[in-house]
Amino acid sequence: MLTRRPSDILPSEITPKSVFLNRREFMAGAAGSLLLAGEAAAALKGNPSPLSTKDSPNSLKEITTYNNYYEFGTDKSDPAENAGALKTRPWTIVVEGEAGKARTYSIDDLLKVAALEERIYRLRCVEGWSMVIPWVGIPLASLLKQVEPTSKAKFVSFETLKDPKQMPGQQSRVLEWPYREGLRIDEAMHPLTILAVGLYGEVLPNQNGAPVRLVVPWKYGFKSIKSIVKIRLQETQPATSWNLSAPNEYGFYSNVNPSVDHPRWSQAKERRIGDILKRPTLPFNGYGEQVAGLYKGMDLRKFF
Ligand SMILES: Nc1nc2c(c(=O)[nH]1)N[C@H]1C(S)=C(S)[C@@H](COP(=O)(O)O)O[C@H]1N2
Ligand SMILES: [Mo]
Repeated sequence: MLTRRPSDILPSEITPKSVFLNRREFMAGAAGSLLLAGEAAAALKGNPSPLSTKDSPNSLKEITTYNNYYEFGTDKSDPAENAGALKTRPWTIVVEGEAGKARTYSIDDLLKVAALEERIYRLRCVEGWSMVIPWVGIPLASLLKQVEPTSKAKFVSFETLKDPKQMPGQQSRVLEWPYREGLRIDEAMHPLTILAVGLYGEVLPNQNGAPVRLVVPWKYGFKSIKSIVKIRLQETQPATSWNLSAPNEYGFYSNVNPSVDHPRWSQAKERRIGDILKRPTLPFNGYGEQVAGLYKGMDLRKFF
């Protein structure tokens, strides 16, 4: 029999949403600013975005129990079991580097950068599965514009929290820590790229990268870095965790591409979690119309 520890059960499963948010905000209040429950609830309800896919979303249970988050273990079930204890408030994100107005944001500051939007996106993992997730977030471009990138800002690098006490997976050398990712500036500024702070209209569950994670829907899932503490505008292409660990398997671009195989398996098909049969994988994960232009003239076999 499968039993769940209390920390595995989402507060939203046992408590009405308003009470759940009230308690979350009350606990946050003990450490920082106290928000009214009503304000917090409204803050996470995103306006529906025209950029959403029409595919029907996976269930909250699927989205929160089948995860990749190596800081909390390498099995798909590990993050749901182990990430609950991560302290996500107070939390700050440094936005620095080639920026006229570099600054540090608290999560509450971040929620004020732009109106929240609900974006239903397909997420394609390099291991051959996919999910459809109703994120709540803000366009990354809104945040970057606020810090005023200089003309030298050609790339953006991202870092996850490094705290082996709270993130036991970091005590193993399975990856170089902290988890690192990067985008070219035009990819980072693209309207499809978001910083997610919630899903299904609620606070982001820890296993999905609370309190804030990147979502880049035309790239393999590992680009969508969780629990971000640092964003850096820079002139040179950043090092990324998966590229450092296996450069022949994971390139910098990592665009979903059914015609470029991973060295150990084909990327032509994927299994949507919950389905039995596989479906063909689409170039750029189905977002080609919006993003193919970013890569015009590039050999995507070389820049994989
Ligand atoms: N910090 C961090 N971010 C991460 C990962 C990770 O191990 N650590 N895994 C990545 C991978 S491989 C995938 S497929 C997605 C999974 O996101 P999800 O669990 O919310 O579906 O998170 C990405 N972000
Ligand atoms: Mo992944």
